[in-house]
Amino acid sequence: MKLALKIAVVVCVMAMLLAISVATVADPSPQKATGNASHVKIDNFTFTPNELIVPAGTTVQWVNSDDIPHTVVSDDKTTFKSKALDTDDNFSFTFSKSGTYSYFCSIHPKMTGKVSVQ
Ligand SMILES: [Cu+2]
Repeated sequence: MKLALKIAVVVCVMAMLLAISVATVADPSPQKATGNASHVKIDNFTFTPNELIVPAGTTVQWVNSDDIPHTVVSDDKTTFKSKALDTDDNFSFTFSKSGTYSYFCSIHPKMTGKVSVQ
């Protein structure tokens, strides 16, 4: 009887370990799935998402999906500044420090957006 009990305990523990490993495989970390990068789409004179919230260290890439050129320029005009982006051109910047970074399109200054780095 004692041996049977031991076998039952071992089988039970093995089943639990299997269940835990299956759960781990089925639930990958969301951050790994997306990679540490984010995208802002430029279309119809709009930055989308207009406000992006990212962890520090994230590389943000802007892609111009509009059929006219746009730029991506930080409000201080020094933190980041793209050249004129033609259709399908992109610009990337890595935000290493937390803070709120407002930016605009220097060709159409009414186009504005914001990146909040946490
Ligand atoms: Cu523009």
